[in-house]
This record gives sequence, C-alpha cells and structure tokens, in this order.
Amino acid sequence: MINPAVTTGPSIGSMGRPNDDVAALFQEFADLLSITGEAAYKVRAYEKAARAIGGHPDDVTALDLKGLRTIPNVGEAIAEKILDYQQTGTIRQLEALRERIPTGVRALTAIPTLGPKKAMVLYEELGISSVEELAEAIPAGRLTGLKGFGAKTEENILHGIELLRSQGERALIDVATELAAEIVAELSPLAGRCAVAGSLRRCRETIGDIDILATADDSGPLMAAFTALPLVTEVIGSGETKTSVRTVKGIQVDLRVVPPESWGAALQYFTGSKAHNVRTREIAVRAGLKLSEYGLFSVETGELIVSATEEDVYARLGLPWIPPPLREDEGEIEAALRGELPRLVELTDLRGDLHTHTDLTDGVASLEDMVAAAAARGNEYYAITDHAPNLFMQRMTDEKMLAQREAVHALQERYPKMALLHGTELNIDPDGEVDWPAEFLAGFDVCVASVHSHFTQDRAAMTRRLVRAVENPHVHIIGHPTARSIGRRAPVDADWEAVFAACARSRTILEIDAFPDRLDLPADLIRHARRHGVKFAIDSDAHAPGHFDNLRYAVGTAQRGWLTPDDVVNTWPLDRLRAYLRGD
Ligand code: DGT
Ligand code: CA
Ligand code: CA
Ligand code: ZN
Repeated sequence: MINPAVTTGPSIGSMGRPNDDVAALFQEFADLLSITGEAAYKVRAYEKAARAIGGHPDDVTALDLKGLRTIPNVGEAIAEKILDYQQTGTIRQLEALRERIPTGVRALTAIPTLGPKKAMVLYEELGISSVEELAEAIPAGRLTGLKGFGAKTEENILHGIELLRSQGERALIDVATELAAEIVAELSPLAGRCAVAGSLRRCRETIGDIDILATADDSGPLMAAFTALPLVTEVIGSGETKTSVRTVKGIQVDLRVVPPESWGAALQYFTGSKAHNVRTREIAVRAGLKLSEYGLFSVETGELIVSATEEDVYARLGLPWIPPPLREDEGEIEAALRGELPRLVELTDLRGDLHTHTDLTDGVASLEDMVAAAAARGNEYYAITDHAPNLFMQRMTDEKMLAQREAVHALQERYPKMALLHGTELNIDPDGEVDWPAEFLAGFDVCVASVHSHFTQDRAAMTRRLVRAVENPHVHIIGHPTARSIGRRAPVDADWEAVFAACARSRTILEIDAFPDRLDLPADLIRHARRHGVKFAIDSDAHAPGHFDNLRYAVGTAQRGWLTPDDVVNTWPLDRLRAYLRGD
C-alpha cells in the first residue's frame, strides 16, 4: 500500500527480502525523525542508509558488524541498529519514536503537500491527529492565525487531501507485480493456464487489487491452494468461480477459475478495463452476439462461437488483438477498426540507458559495478549522470566530475561493445537556470535536467522555469518532468501545452523515469506530448544495479502513452541518437 510513513521511497525492491524490510524501517525512522524536527542532514543520513540497504546485494540480516560497515552510507550507528534488528526483530530507537509520535500524525504526513514539521504543529497546537479532522478544521477556520499556515498553505493542504483521497488505497506497480508473480508461480502447476489480468496486465501505474485468472475443470484444488498460501492473511470470500483474499502487503487478490475452453473470453473480460469492455460488448451486440467471460455466443441459438484465445474473440468482433495497455476506451477501438494500432515500444527495443547514478553521489554502487551490470544486460550505450553541485547534499565539485570523466574514459577500453557516455543530472533552479556555466556543460555527452526543489511554484512561474530549461541548448533531456512522487508529492503545476511545444521546437527529450513511485512523465501527458512531436527517453534513473529491473514499468507507461520505438530515442542506434543530441 502507498503509505508514506512506511514505504522506502525510490528503493522499493522485491517483496519480502530482508533487506527491504530493514530499509523500510530506516525510512520510517527518517520520516519520524523529521517529524520531531531533527536536523535535515541526520534525516538524510538515514534515508541514504535505507536506500543503500535496499540496494545491497547481500542479506544484511546475515552480516556481522564488519560486513555491515562495508555498505556505503552505513556507519557505526546504523550498523549497530541493524545488529539490534538481527537480535530483536526491531530497532529500539524506532520503537521509542513510534511511541512518541501518534499514528494520527504519521497519517497526516501521508498528505502529499503537508510536510512532517507542519503535521507536528497541527497536532501539538490544535490536537489534530487525522486527515478527516484536518479536512474539517480548514474550512472551519481553525488554522487561521496559526504561525506558518497562510491561505496559500491551507489551499495546498486541501489540494493534497483531495489527491490522497483520489488515490485511495492503491499499491505501487512493483509491489503488485512481484506479489502477483509469486502467486502465479505457486498456482501454475495446478492449473491448465494461469495469468495476471486486470489493471496490472494493463500496466496501470497503481493497482487497486490484483486479478489472477486460471483454468481447471475442477476449481476446488486451486481455490484450496490459493487460500493456503503463506502470504494470505485473510480470506474475504471463497466460491467455486471466485476467491478473494487479503495478503501480507495489505493488497487484495482475486482468483477466478474458468473451464479451459473459456480462457480467451475470460482473459479478455477480466483484463478490462470496464470502459473497453463496454465497447467490445456493444460491437458484439450489433453483430447478433453476446460476449461474456465464458465466450462469444450467438444470441439466436445460444451456441458458443469462440472463446479459446483472446485473438479469436477480437477477430470474431472484426478487430485485431489489442495490447492490454491500450484497453481504456481512449481511441484504441477506433484505431483498431482503421487498422492503425501503434507498434508499441517493448523492453527488448531499448538499446541504452541515459540516466543513471553511482556512489559518487547518492547511488549505492560504484561506477565499475554499474557499468558491468549495464553491459551484462546487453546495453549498446550507457550514460553515467551523477548529480550536479546545486543539490548540496551530494557535495559534487568540478574536480570530482572531471575525475569521473577520466575514469569513464579509462573504463571504456574494457567494454568494446558498449559506448559509455559521460553525463550529469542538473538541477533546474527556481528561475530555470542550471548548475555550471555553458563551457563546463559543453564537456558532457548528455545532460539531464530535473526539478528537485521549489515544487509548489505557481503555474506561470513553473512554466517559465521549465521552458527556460528546455530551451537551454546544453540540456538534452528533462528528467522526471512532473517531479511527482506517487502517494507522496503531487505533480508540479505547469502549462504542459507550452512546455511540450518548447520541447518540440528545441528538440529537448522528455524522460519516462522508471522508478515505480515516479513513472514520470505519466501516460496521459506522454500522449499529449507525442501529439506535439516530442521524443522520449525511457530511463532507469538507477542508483543500484537492481534498479535496472524497473525499466519494464517505464516501458508499460510508455505503452499506455501509445509510444512506438521511433518515439523513444534510446531505442535508436547510437549514431542517430548522437545526431539528435547535437541537434543535426
Ligand atoms: P483496479 O483493480 O482498480 O486497479 O482496476 P481493474 O481494472 O483491475 O478493476 P477490477 O479489479 O475491478 O476488475 C478487473 C476487470 O474485470 C476489469 O478491468 C473489467 C472486469 N470487470 C469487473 N467487473 C466488471 C463489470 O461489472 N463489468 C464489466 N464489463 N467488466 C468488469
Ligand atoms: Ca484489479
Ligand atoms: Ca478485482
Ligand atoms: Zn532526479
């Protein structure tokens, strides 16, 4: 579930790994420290440790003090806490903080636009300890006169509450994907066929519940195996065709079992979306047919016409098979009827990665390890883009950057099949300026520029800021353009029409950042930008080799944005990419 008090931010990894559990505890520790007003550097130290632990290849619950100290960003104090966890299953200082800060205050920090300090003020001054109370207190004028809470702040908080409510209790896509894969693996040996349907198959950015479909002549053994899975915490309901459970992650999972001959129709039905299915059913009705999860039937005779595969079902409706990410009734039926469905970009189309980090800044792996992992994935090119100096906590200097460039050039000799590009991730300041003068920027092969601060500027200021960065001739790519953090921070407010027009004019690329809590640009804005002729980069923004696996979520997002390989610059051969970056 998306609960900012307990998620591990950008390092959410595979479910149930001990490192992820420990990382989650340190992230929670950091969140709680920041609520108590602890110094920012200390909070960040725990956040960095959480990321490092989440990205560490070895099980941290099996390491001794010496082993723990080899993890980047893990010092004496943090290593001791991990040892504490090994012995007691928790961290004493964390338990103490949990006792001091009511869960209600932690719930307040779930509002994307409300920082921890302000949440604590609301609790201490007004006794507000739930989102509902706060939602009532603002219109009732209870915050009026409270120091640090002007009209603009109140408006921001109300907007944040709205955002929180509209998201509801939805899971991030990586958590849902890994949970679903585990369940499918467990059930497959007992089923004829078994696969994921619903919003997860459509690659939606967040998942309400997981839908799994299986075939069997007798559903009994499958249902029994499903409810007996160790990760099931509660059986919500169980019948012959459908069983619903809640899992350790709080996520609901629905299993539906149909006869083998209904597979295609059932998969089509339970993949949805509802809006898409309404359209396919209408088409069936007009042809004298009835479409249900059991098949496509003749209305007149009741005879089953097809249902074995999805392709059969679509074909009988006069349609080509439609890729699940397009099934939202947003023009895919019309495009299919015209024979104009896009050839969607796929993971295997990607030839390189244009936004990655190392432990020179906040990454947790060395340059050598990141490059080796990138080569092992078969990349044809790979850009190293560590943070620029204006993100002060990263302590970047010109000297460090130039030394890294030398190291990259030296490393190139070992990788004849992968071109190494030396780049940076610049910070777009409130006026749209970036770190470093033009001469220094000119030395990079690729410059990503991103918003990392001042997220709440008004629309006019934010638009000016982004357009200025887009028009900077040294900026090639805008990183995570809306700067949203799903469940934590709202997207920045900008006139996207103006930003996309500027990107098209100046041939500035927009990123689709693969972190499951970013997925930024979001799919609707991707489609919008594409209509302007903008190009995109599908980037991992990896801070550890494990993060390369997130790329598939960015590909899913790109597919929901209707992108073809031609729209995505890192599917291009390096020559074409370089020419585009140069502006030829
Ligand atoms: P979610 O779970 O909120 O992320 O979104 P979905 O799309 O997975 O929705 P869900 O789990 O309620 O249902 C899964 C699919 O099953 C849905 O996409 C289409 C199909 N479905 C469920 N209920 C209905 C219904 O009442 N009518 C139609 N046509 N389809 C339905
Ligand atoms: Ca669902
Ligand atoms: Ca469902
Ligand atoms: Zn960034």
